[in-house]
Amino acid sequence: MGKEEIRKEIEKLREIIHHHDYCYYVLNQPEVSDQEYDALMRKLEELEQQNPEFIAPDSPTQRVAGKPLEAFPSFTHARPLLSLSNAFSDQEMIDFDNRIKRFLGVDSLNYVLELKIDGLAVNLRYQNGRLVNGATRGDGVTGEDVTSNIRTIRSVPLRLLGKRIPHLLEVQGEVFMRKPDFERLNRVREERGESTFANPRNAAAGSLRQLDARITAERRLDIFVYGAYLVESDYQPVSHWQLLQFLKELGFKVNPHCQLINSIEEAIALHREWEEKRKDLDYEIDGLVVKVNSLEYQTRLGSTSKSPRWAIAFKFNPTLQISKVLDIKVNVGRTGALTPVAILDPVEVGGAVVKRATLHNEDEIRRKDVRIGDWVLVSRAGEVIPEVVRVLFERRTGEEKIFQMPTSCPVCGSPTVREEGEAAWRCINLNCPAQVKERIQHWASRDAMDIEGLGEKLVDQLVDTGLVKTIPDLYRLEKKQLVALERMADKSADNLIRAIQASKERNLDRFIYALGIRYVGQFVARILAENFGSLDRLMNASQEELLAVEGIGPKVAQSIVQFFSNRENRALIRQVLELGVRPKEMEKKGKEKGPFYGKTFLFTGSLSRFSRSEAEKMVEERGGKAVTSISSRVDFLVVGANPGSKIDKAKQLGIPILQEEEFYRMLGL
Ligand code: D41
Repeated sequence: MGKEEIRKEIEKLREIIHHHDYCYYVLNQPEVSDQEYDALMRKLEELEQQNPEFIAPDSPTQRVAGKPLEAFPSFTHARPLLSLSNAFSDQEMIDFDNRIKRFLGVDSLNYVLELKIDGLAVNLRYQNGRLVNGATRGDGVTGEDVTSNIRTIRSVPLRLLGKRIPHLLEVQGEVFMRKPDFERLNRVREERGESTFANPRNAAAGSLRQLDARITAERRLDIFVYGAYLVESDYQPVSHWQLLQFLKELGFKVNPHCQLINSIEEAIALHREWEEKRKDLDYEIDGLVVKVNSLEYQTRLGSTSKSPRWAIAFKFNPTLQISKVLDIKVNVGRTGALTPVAILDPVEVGGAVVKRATLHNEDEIRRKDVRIGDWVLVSRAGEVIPEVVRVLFERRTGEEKIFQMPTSCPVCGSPTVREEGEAAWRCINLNCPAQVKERIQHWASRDAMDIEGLGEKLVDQLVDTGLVKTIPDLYRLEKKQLVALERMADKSADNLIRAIQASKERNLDRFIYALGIRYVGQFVARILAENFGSLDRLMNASQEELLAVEGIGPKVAQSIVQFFSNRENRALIRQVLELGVRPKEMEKKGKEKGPFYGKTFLFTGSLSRFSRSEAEKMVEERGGKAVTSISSRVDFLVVGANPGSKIDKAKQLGIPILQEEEFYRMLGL
């Protein structure tokens, strides 16, 4: 055989083996026996060994290759990988649904429901259809480059399949270990006298972070993918569901239990079902994930710095542990509210060590009758603050001490009060250092004015040394004052001054959020910024004007009016503006920015539920454009019954084709 023929032979073998890998590891439907597969693999290995110039990283022989690494290089993600916000109750899901519908101005929504795989999040990068990188999520910005370990996972395609391969693709998924593999691994480790893994997730993480890829290969990891950025791709799906179908078409393993649903009630019902059925799966899940289906809506909803607003993890009941209340202390928050906190004998709950748990407020302590010295059940779920669920009364000895809320602030000593109808005791001293610290931290936080480097420790230092007493003081700081602080290097001082300067130019919604007005979270802040356009207009808005805004209820409106009628608050705003803070005004939301803004639709065939002109009107009402002839400028072709030749032309031009039902779903119908 000549070299060219050998190259072709090698290529053919690779194609065949990739195909069998896909059938076996992704589809779970092998087409050949293990012997036949092994023979193909041996043949390929032999040819590659004799002709090493043809070895390529995407060859199936290269799943396990190379020497152990010294350490994993770090990998900065092209775009930060967001995390999921959590819900633990039906009500939180209903709130999520209402919030989104209100924001979008629709009465119904389609969601995709996914199982929440309890594994390790990773990002896979494909260039021209080849896997070029695999990295752990890490903190979302930077992870570890674990490419050689990722390659050992048989269900990760080294090459993509199909006819619509994107030039550049980033796929997110969850690497996990199946329960039987986990048990087998632990049995072997125990026999060898090695330490065992606490759960399959830790085992998966430990295996993926093995410097020797041969060890990873033995661990039988698997993957389900749940998201992607089609960075350079001719095909662009319009819904999350289409994206998942596309990922399947490219050869990825998508969890088979994903489903399209039409209401949050369905998600709640399925959550109940899966809470039972999860034990029958051979991998662990810790909840469901609910995602808004329409990508257009996803874009409109956007994200906070941490997580998208269009998705939520609906967690299963949290893990419980027993611990002892060693003491009860009191925290002072931004609004002066005193929060009692149980100091616990440290216990591990759901994979994290818990030392404190919130007791919420005085009434909660009374209702649960928590006393110092009690044995209690502690729950922790995901990122939320651990909580005392109940007291184990049967363990009481009589030595336990009843806790009283303090009558003076534990930080500044001012008297505390509990107003009628309020659950919280408050420190009424607006200049209480604890409150000042919390307000400044909130102002500087990532989702507010985003002053990089100004974290909890530094705020403590600035307030404790008296350099900063109010938010405006931040903008009066000088470098020479900073370098005089302990542990403050010249360069850090420069960086901080620069970060403070940079924060002067934030958008109005961040500024509003940073003010820390009660009931005004990021979402409401954005609604306010978009509807009032300028700070001035918002500050002078009446209760009625506020109530007229979609998404603003009476409680919120009252709180806003109260905030801006307070002289000290107005003085604070005046001062920061005088010091050069210029919140950027935001475009008023108008009709032209509907969900279909910038998109062009074309119809062919007859629709079952609407006339052509009705459908066109609906597109235009949502900010889109409807045209009557096909061209490359068309974004979607909507196909009804008995379509014409437009459909063939659209295929030629690579224009996404929407079935009638998909179109209705985009409309939220
Ligand atoms: O199964 C999962 N663990 C899962 C994780 C999932 N089904 N969907 C997810 N979707 C996202 C967004 C919406 C942010 C793309 C996720 C995660 N994120 C995620 N997992 C770990 C961090 C983020």
